[in-house]
Amino acid sequence: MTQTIKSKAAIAWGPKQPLSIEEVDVMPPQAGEVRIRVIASGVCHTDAFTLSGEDPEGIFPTILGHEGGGIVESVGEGVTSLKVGDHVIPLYTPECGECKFCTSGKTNLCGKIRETQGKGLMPDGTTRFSLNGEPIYHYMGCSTFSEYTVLPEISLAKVNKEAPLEEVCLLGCGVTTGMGAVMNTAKVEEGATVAIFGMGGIGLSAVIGATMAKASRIIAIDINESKFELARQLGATDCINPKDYDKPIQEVIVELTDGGVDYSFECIGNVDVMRSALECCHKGWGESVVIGVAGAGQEISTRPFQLVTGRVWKGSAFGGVKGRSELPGIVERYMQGEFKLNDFITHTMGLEDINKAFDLMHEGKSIRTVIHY
Ligand code: NAD
Ligand code: AHE
Ligand code: ZN
Ligand code: ZN
Repeated sequence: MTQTIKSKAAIAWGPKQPLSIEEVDVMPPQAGEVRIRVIASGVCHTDAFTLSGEDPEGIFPTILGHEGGGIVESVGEGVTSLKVGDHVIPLYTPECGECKFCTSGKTNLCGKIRETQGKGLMPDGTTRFSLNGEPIYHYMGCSTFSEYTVLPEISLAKVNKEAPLEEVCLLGCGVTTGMGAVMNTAKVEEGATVAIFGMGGIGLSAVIGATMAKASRIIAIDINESKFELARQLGATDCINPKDYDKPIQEVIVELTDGGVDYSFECIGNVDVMRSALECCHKGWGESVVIGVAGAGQEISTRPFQLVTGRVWKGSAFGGVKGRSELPGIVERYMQGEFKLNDFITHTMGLEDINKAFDLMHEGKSIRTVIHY
């Protein structure tokens, strides 16, 4: 019989407050749920976005973190696909396999538990975390900034036990998102020209995806030039700082590419850059994919003529990847050496130092910090 256990966790008490390390209570998994021991978790810009107070779904107090890798510690009643000791990657985009989204064949956005997940709750409408008897909310259905966390069975991808969880945790968000947006959402083809805005973990992963797709030109755009060395190593053919130009960056790219790129990706979360990314696409066929997450109340705009004349504006969540059925295969591709992950891990640290990880991100000094437990 599993018991409530104590777990060191980083609690976000409210917007813009530093996370505080507390010992929380983690209830046993209920029916259809699984409790995991988190081994490692990356820190993604979306964690910082929610902590900033800009996320319309931000709810406090909460345990952030959604880019993790862990080991199953106990399973609730009726769980059949996972057992104690299995290695897993938490999924903020679950895969129930039954809902109209999962069965549509058109999207990876499972709808089964989205409503409760967006309210920081488990599917039964309660939380598994508490401190001094008061509930602490879940985050994106994952809450990986805790030694132990509870997820629905449908929110866990079982992966190869040989895969280092300290690295493949990055496939729980950033790397899968960037690579997947290129390969699944845009379906970039050999010889295509690509512009990628923002060279953080997501944009650099999109560079990897574009390199794997054999794009002929990969234009990396960032205002922090320290990101360009890795971008070039990963396959970027041109690195551009918009601050070096006195005209809009879309005009610069259109001139460089004889009318615009075939595909562009916004990996920042800035609505003005989203417009530039659309408008640097080629007339008649250029496609722009929004990956960045923008704050409450922000909207995108362009002249409708941009769309009338054949440009396409799309978005992508978790790279269009279906977590349970497709992520284990991506882990295998990593194990076969198709792409590297350790290039991205600029810092590692214990949970007690997690606020430093947010500082490093805001200072533009890290690509990914991985928290080890
Ligand atoms: P990051 O902070 O590591 O990287 C952002 C990069 O953008 C930095 O290199 C920064 O210098 C650059 N940048 C900032 N402003 C710029 C500007 N005006 N012009 C050019 N470059 C600029 O962030 P990340 O972890 O890579 O995440 C990027 C975005 O993707 C965030 O908005 C995050 O919330 C979002 N995201 C979305 C998904 C999804 O599924 N759609 C998944 C993960 C992350
Ligand atoms: N809660 C925000 C939106 C946040 C958002 O867009 N999240 C992305 C994943 S970011 C991962 O780093 C996502 O997958 N969205 C799809 C979904 O269903 O949440 C808001 O604006 O309300
Ligand atoms: Zn993320
Ligand atoms: Zn579903």
